[in-house]
Amino acid sequence: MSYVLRHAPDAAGLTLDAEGWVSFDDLEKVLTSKYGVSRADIVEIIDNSPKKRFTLVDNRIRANQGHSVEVDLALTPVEPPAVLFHGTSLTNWPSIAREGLKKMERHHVHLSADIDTAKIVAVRRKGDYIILRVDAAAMFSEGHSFFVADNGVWLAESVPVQYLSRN
Ligand code: HQG
Repeated sequence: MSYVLRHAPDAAGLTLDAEGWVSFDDLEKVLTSKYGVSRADIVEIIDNSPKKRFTLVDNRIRANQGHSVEVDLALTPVEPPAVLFHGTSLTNWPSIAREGLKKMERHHVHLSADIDTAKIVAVRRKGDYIILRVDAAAMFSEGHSFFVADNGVWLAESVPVQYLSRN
């Protein structure tokens, strides 16, 4: 579902609308024919997967964040908590310390309000990890926008290096 709804709707013969939504019936048809899953299985994933990656409303579904295809999630900028966190590989640190956090292949830099979530993100990568602390209060007061996805992931265009420190 992440692959199709974030990265490759074409691979499933689907087209996302401008805000990333697709008909749930159409997605169900694809998943049922390809993987034999039922509508109930799909609803179970939407409702109970811990990361709450998807939102289903009015028979339309979209990924809450993490896209690489062009979509405008139409999120409203909001004031962030004073501090946000980002977990990453230690090997990325020299580059991040030079150029700050960049969104890379995604539409935003992904941040979390708690260290535990940042750790979960960081340990997806092999090797040692670091947790970075983002001075979100300073960023916000200096005009940077923040968004929060429907699953609580915090999003920013970038995090310039002056707002970063090793936790
Ligand atoms: C790093 C998963 C060098 C950045 C997770 C990260 C998250 C830099 C990687 C969500 C850099 C990008 C997002 C720079 C950033 N130099 N490295 N200047 N700037 N990076 O996957 O935050 O399972 O796009 O630190 O749980 O790891 O998909 O971002 O290591 O919530 O739902 O470049 O993806 O969620 O990697 O993960 P990603 P991320 P899902």
